[in-house]
Amino acid sequence: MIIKSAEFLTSAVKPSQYPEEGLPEIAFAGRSNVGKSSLINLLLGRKSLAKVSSSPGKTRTINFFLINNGEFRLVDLPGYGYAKVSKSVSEDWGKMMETFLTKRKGLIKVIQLVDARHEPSAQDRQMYDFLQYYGLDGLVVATKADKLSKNELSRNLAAIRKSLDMEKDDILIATSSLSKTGIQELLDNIEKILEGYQENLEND
Ligand SMILES: Nc1nc2c(ncn2[C@@H]2O[C@H](COP(=O)(O)OP(=O)(O)OP(=O)(O)O)[C@@H](O)[C@H]2O)c(=O)[nH]1
Ligand SMILES: [Mg+2]
Repeated sequence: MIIKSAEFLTSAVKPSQYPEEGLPEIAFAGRSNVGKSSLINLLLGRKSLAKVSSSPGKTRTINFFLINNGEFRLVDLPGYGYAKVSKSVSEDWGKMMETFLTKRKGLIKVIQLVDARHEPSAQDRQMYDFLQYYGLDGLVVATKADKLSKNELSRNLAAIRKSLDMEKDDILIATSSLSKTGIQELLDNIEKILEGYQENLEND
């Protein structure tokens, strides 16, 4: 997969603000601060198209990016598990996410990000179960691999697979936005997802 162009489309908190349906969309979900926005910037080869911050909770809206002049969209989702938000903000977050994840017709895959250093949290597992239920699962990224030795990383990858109860064919990719590990592999998998979607369209 080659990213020839990428542009920010819009930020949304409710469906009336989403871009029109009609293109396949691949979204990035995961705990706040896990590295969703950083990874999107790296994939797109753009330093700060998606806003990044060292303080958790940077992304508060659903952000849509148009790739290759309308080939597909990438979607940066706000993170969960950010402790400092009030109950009402976290309820709004839940509704906003659930609406997008369950109602969006163009959404064909959600890439779930977990921190390579830690066991997935209860919320990580909950999110993955949710994605499984809606058939959006199957591609997980373990971020911040640069912070681990090779041995630690392979041990943790096995633990992540087990903890999320991933199937044998499900894909787990270790990435680093610093050393750019795993980026090509992730792009290749995004290409496969889009090809699978196109084939389904043609067979319908
Ligand atoms: N060492 C290291 N740091 C990273 C990596 N990816 C992201 N970070 C850092 O982690 C912090 C959070 O990154 P973001 O990309 O903003 O995380 P996010 O998941 O979008 O966070 P929210 O928008 O709050 O949901 C920033 O300080 C990044 O520089 C990585 O691969 N390695
Ligand atoms: Mg973000």
